Amino acid sequence: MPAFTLYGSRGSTNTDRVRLTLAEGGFTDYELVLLNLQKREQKSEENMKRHPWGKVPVITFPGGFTLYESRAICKYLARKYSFPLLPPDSDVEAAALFDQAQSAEMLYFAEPAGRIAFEKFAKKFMGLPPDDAVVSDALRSVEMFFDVAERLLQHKDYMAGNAFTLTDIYYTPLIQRLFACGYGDVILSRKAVSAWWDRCMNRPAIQKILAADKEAVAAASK
Ligand SMILES: N[C@@H](CCC(=O)N[C@@H](CS)C(=O)NCC(=O)O)C(=O)O
Repeated sequence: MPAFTLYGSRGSTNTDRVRLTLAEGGFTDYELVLLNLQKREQKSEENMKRHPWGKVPVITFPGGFTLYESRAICKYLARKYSFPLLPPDSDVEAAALFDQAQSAEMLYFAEPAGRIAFEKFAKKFMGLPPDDAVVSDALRSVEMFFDVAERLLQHKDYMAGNAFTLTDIYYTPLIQRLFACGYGDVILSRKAVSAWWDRCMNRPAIQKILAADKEAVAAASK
């Protein structure tokens, strides 16, 4: 029996955050159950018991322990299985800098980047047109975010310091979505940000997941 089940969905950036964490930790002993968001399977009675807001991802353990919210899941898994993706608890300053980087990612980056992903990507599957005003407002916020990141990354290799951590993983799915929507230039036009992104993308575990996803998309479109 696998250690736990991850309920997610294909193309879900929040699910991919968890998958990337597991890949970086070299952990494969889990079952991935994909829900179809278009069919609203996330709102089924069963999933509403797992996730009170009816979303993915969620993890459930055979003993009943259940957890939702992608970043909480990533952090829990990294702690439980000792993935080297968090500063040691004994280093109080490094742990605080990690929390600071995590908040910056969630509030200053993921919020506007998520709006772009919703308008330009998710709405396509709903047959709805993007709201261009929302996109340009969110894009301005993302640009401003990376202007600051560009300055910060002159002095450190990764978002929470000089070591690769979960925070860098947290960015990955939404930045990939920005590239897919034609906004890769927000990364590529900034030297330090672009070098950081290369460092993240060149990690073997991340490469492996991206290659597998590309293959899955190609197979599904045949
Ligand atoms: N803050 C949550 C966001 C979860 C979320 O919005 N998931 C999306 C998929 S990426 C979802 O389930 N959307 C379907 C819905 O809201 O009905 C997390 O980090 O896990």
